[in-house]
Amino acid sequence: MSGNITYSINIGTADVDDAGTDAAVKIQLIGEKGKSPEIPLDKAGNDFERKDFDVYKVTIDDIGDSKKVRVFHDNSGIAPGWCMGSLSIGWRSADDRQYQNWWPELGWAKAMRFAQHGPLGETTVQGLWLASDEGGTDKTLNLQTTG
Ligand SMILES: [Ca+2]
Ligand SMILES: [Ca+2]
Repeated sequence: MSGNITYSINIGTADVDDAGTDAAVKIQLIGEKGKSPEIPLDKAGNDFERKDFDVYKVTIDDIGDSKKVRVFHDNSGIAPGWCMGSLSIGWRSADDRQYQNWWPELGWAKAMRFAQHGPLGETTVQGLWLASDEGGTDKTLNLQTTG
């Protein structure tokens, strides 16, 4: 019997211009024993705004240790491009009751910084763009526990 596991999905949005999104964001966890459904990440209030840290609790069938995470959105809303600044996935495994916390390497993303009177220029931030002009709105990332 596999049972259900509750995952904590912890997502930061980067602190640069246009980082936020109002698109419908979904996540899919890919584990050693299977895949989760595509899970909408939506809670009360405005999700995924610049500099926000959003936490979602999702309960799904046990898929074993999570190996990959797919994050994607529907590109809806104004300026839907989203710069995800951090992502971690925590859960308590069904068998050993140990708490695990895994995350993907997001790398560095190009971004613009703006001052009150105009652009300051291009910069790089830790994160990953999910944007149609930055390699797409659907990305699958390998999860790891260290590094
Ligand atoms: Ca945006
Ligand atoms: Ca939003």
